[in-house]
Amino acid sequence: MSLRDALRIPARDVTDEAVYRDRRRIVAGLAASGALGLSGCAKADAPAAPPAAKIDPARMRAGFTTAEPRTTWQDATTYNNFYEFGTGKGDPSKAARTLRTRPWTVAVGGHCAKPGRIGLDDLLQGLTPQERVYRHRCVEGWSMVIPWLGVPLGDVLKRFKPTSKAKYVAFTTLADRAQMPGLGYPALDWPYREGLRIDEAMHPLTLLATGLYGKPLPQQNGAPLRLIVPWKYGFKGVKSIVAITLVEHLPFTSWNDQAPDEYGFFSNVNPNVDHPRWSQKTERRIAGTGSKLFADRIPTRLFNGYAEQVGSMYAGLDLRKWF
Ligand SMILES: Nc1nc2c(c(=O)[nH]1)N[C@H]1C(S)=C(S)[C@@H](COP(=O)(O)O)O[C@H]1N2
Ligand SMILES: [Mo]
Repeated sequence: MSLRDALRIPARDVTDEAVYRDRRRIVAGLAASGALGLSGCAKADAPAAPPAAKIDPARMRAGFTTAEPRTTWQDATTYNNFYEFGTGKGDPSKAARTLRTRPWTVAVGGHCAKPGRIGLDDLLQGLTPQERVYRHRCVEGWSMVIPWLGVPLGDVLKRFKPTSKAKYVAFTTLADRAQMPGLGYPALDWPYREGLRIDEAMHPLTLLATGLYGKPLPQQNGAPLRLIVPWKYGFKGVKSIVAITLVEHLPFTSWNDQAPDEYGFFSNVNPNVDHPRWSQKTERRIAGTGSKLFADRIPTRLFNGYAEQVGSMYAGLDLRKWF
């Protein structure tokens, strides 16, 4: 049985943890039996960006907000994915109370002229948080509309003066067992890591979020600092960031490493590229917890509806191969 076949387990609902755990077991079993030719072979870098296209500023700004109904604070803060605090949707809002978000330092390094470990206030000094109302689409098939507060990641990165060798940006979440009970389980190869190509990182839509609904970010949403990339699946939005590293080669990214056939490096929202175990054509907009957790399914849009703002970064890219 190939890894791909092993991972293709029928899922009643894609968020089902049992399915996920099963998959871990099967993969572990295969690894033990030597069936997986998993070696430490280096991954090829993702295709470089085509020359930057000029996007009309008014059209760019049109992506900064949406008139769609907002997900309630209650739903956005009690239906979460933050595996460091458990794999159930309701776990993080309870368990993440142990996360201390002050003082907080971020190590910025790699290919830049001014690396350093810097306190959160200094990192954001002089940058005014902006409100961005973005669609938020999880690869599992649910979505929300969230008013984030944050600063463009590009404005922060510029301060460290990236060099021409900085082709990607790598992000790392805190991994402290004393504060994060979920780290006791090998759900992922901790710490949680994610990455972007440099042009994606510098894109005006890409946000370092510090707040939600005009309030500081709750712990379960990734306080005090998390990434938001609205045209990508939610798992790219790494939470509680402690390191940002400018790197030359494709960085390790947690979900892509865990199941490369299921979670691409780019992971741009795309209704035409199904997940191996479920369709991505539609999504459930979260609306009301409890008995009425999900509203009707709505169509999923290419680049989560931000094609006009981000599409040119992927011109010429085979979106099936480089999903
Ligand atoms: N460190 C860390 N970051 C993470 C996750 C996680 O488990 N750990 N889950 C990701 C996933 S799958 C999604 S959909 C979003 C969920 O963000 P939210 O809970 O604020 O909606 O966070 C992403 N960032
Ligand atoms: Mo997700």
